[in-house]
Amino acid sequence: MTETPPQPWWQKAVFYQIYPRSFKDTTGDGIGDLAGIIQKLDYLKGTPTSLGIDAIWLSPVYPSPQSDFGYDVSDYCAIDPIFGDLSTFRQLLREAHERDIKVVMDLVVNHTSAEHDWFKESRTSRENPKQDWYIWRDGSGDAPPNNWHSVFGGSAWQWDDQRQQYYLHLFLKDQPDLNWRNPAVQEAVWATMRFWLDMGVDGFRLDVYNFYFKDAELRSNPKRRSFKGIFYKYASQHHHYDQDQPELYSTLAKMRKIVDSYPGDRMLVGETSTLEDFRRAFSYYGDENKGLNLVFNFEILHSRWRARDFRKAIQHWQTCAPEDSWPTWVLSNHDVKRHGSRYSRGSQIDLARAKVAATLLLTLKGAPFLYYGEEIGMLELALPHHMIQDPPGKKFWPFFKGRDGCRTPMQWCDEANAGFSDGIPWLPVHENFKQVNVSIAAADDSSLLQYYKRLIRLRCATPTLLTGVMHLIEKVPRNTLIFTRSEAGDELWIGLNFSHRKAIVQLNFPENLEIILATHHAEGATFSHGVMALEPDEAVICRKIK
Ligand code: TEU
Repeated sequence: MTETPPQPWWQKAVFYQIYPRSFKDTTGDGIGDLAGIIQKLDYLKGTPTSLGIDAIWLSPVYPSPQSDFGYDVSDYCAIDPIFGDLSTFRQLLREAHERDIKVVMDLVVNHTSAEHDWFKESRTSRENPKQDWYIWRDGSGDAPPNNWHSVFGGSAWQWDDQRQQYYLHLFLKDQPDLNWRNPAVQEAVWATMRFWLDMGVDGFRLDVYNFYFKDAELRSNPKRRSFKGIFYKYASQHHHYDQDQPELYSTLAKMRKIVDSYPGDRMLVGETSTLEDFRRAFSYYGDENKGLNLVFNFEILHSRWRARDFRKAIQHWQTCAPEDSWPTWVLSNHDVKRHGSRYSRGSQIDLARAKVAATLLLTLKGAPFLYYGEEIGMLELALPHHMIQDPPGKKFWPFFKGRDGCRTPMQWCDEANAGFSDGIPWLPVHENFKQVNVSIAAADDSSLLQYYKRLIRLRCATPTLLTGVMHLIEKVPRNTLIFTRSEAGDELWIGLNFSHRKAIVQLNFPENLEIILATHHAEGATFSHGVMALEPDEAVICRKIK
């Protein structure tokens, strides 16, 4: 009988996104740094009271003018001094690996910073060796080459006086798009990947990978008939020609080949940015799953707090993603309002809902991605206009108030600046930090943090939750999500009540269900007589007793 290959680490791992700028500052400049992450590794894994995650994804720490807070890279093979240096990064890698924590870097190669030497050379003339590393075009008369918009507003084309041409930027004008149709650009990206893989990095999160290739003729996008928004012109088009081009598939396969050539199951997780059908992302697993190892599909992240929306998103994965592809599940990141705030009313977190959300993330089949602070119930900070630093927030205020609110400093304790920094934090700490912080949560057995820890330990110790087949149960009360995970005769039932009312789930079997973890019922209690009775906003994980 052929041995089934061991599960690669990224299929078992709980991922944890760190926004380095906001995690822990050790220099007193008010900006988080690599030494701060090292200081907090034990919080993440390595002690009996650690959170217990398995991998960290670092938002960019490369040299950058910080126009888009690091997503505008000016040197791919170094560390920005505000975060530290390569020697500190190597120490972080070493200490993370000593704790069996994998390290995933953010690879931002759809565009560079306009301060990158590549762009500085490219703009000098139409003949220099890098003249074709970016997307330069003459306009048509005074008009730009086509009708494309930037994600961050305005035209996607910037006139450059030095070169007397337009260049393309699908984000800020300080973020010129690389020309992925140029083999030299691809080779430069491969060299960047190898630089970090040689150092021991365990994988990459590919920033807006589905933007790499644009239509070869740069055709204008068709208008979106149903467009209603007034301020956000980017949404007024179908993005047929500025993303998701066919050449991407073979290129992702090349990137996969590079990571696969290293030992230790190095991996690629792709961030799919799209206003089109979320399901487009699934195709990037590639033929025989030899494209990306994981893709972010943000459908649940954009779902309202309704069981049927989450069910639909899960069904999309089950029906549309390639056979044996591995899903990802994420509810928060550095680009969207924190889900603790999205799913709560008023200024307090709805703790019960937060625990239901955590149970969902950590029991669905696939790779869960946690965002720093969600485990203690950090909320979105509403900042006044004059404190907004995020460029799209400044541009679209008050329609879109920016992403600063989900990027506030980690709340470690109730001391000054929540223990994040001895200096003035680059963004204000949320005003609730005296009540919402790691220290308080760690001392309270009913806290969200302690619940995340129990969930993560249960998941790690339960093969059925790591690899078991998932099956959605159909005929269930309106605002509940019920699914099973089964493996080698072990059958777990997960019951999530999205409503503030009790829910009675009729089971179609006589066996009892023993509760192994629940937010309301006692562990060890049983559901019997074919009924799972969920309390309002309750999450339960049960085992069917044979
Ligand atoms: O985000 C891509 C993207 O589409 C998001 O910018 C999203 O549309 C936007 O944040 C509005 O919510 C990636 C990074 O995650 C983001 O931080 C960068 O700003 C962007 O790419 C450019 O690199």
